Amino acid sequence: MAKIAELKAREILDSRGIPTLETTVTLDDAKKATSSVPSGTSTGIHESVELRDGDASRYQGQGVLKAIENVNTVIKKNLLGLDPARQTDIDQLLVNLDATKNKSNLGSNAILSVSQAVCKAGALAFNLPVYEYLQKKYQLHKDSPAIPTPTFNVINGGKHGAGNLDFQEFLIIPSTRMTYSQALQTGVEIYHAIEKVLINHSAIHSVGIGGGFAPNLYKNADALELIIEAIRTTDYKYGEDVFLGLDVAASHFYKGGKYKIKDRKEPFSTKDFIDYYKDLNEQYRLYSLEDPLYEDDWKGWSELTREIGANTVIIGDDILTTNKERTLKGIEEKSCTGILAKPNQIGTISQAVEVISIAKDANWQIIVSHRSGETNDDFIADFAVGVGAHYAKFGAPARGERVAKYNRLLKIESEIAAKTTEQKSQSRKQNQQ
Ligand code: 2PG
Ligand code: MG
Repeated sequence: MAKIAELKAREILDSRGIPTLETTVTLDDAKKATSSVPSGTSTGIHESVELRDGDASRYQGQGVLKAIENVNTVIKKNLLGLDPARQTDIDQLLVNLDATKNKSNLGSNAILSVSQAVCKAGALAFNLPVYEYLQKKYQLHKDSPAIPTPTFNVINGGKHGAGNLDFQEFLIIPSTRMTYSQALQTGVEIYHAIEKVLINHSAIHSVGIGGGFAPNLYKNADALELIIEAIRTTDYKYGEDVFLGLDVAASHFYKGGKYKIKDRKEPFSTKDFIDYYKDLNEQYRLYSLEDPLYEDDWKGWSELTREIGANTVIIGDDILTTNKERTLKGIEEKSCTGILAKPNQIGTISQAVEVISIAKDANWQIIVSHRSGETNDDFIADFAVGVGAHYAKFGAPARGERVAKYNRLLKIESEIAAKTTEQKSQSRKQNQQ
């Protein structure tokens, strides 16, 4: 088997203009795999920790030269000569080298850049596309690979928007009955319809960090009305062809035990906020609801899931942070019915795979997600297919770093279709013989 002959990280920029790492693994047969890591803006407090230089004279302290140094020295020294296909062992080695609970020593950004590049190198060594390599290695789904249903973030608020909305993401979710390319076309056409509606209302139609529009509106719920108005201008039927979802990212407006949003003058208590969601759900039949409550309010989450979890996917992002212990607790306490899986929250590929496997065993929905700070690396698209995710959340169907992922899924879709056709014709030939 091929061995790791060289490991090199360098500093590049993410889509927000903030430094991140790009790491290249070179194998002893000269094959090279390069991967870069994303970064969050509305990060959960329980995420593993990115190492930033804190040197105010460079990139306002956001440089990643220390993390790069860690890859190019201590991590490199320990990885040279190893078989890249030993992903789980290599990830464990990285965890041991770091020797902290939250990866704050070497940096989760340094560690993930290596873990991802090793994964790509392993796939290269087997001459397999990354999604197929991951599927074969971890066997998280037995059937032939399928493309997850895309969920599109079309309006941005909170920490992602430039407008005045409190909720972070207003999403449209095409019906799971559609093929991936039909779902993508649906998302794109409605995205453009929303732009037209915003222009007709003389509202701001510039975009936020994830590529969704970032208007100023009176209430958060107005954004849902606006999306429905836009859907009605298309041939798609709301509630049949396409549904609505929210990533509230509620921890970011949770203060002093209360939730303050522009829809009501007085802040909401947890109980009031749950009632608010029940009303909202009756009105809009929300398909999914991510981070509706504070990231440590386990009791509130269980109550909300009990109330509306039968028909709405309650997705844990900041509460779970792709962390094994927190996910096990969420399953035990019935806090959610779905997990937003982001490898960079935990810091290695095999740890993220383990968490997804645990969540799958609990019959949760798996949503593999980008971060708000992205690069043009499309690894996460292969990862989503490879682990058999039900849904993918890669932002709006616009902006280069987002469409890189959606376009990669298009390519995987056509590869899978070609393979299926070939298999069918082979078995027909065998039957005829
Ligand atoms: C989220 C993510 C991705 P961020 O909250 O789901 O949209 O945002 O990367 O800023 O944490
Ligand atoms: Mg989120």
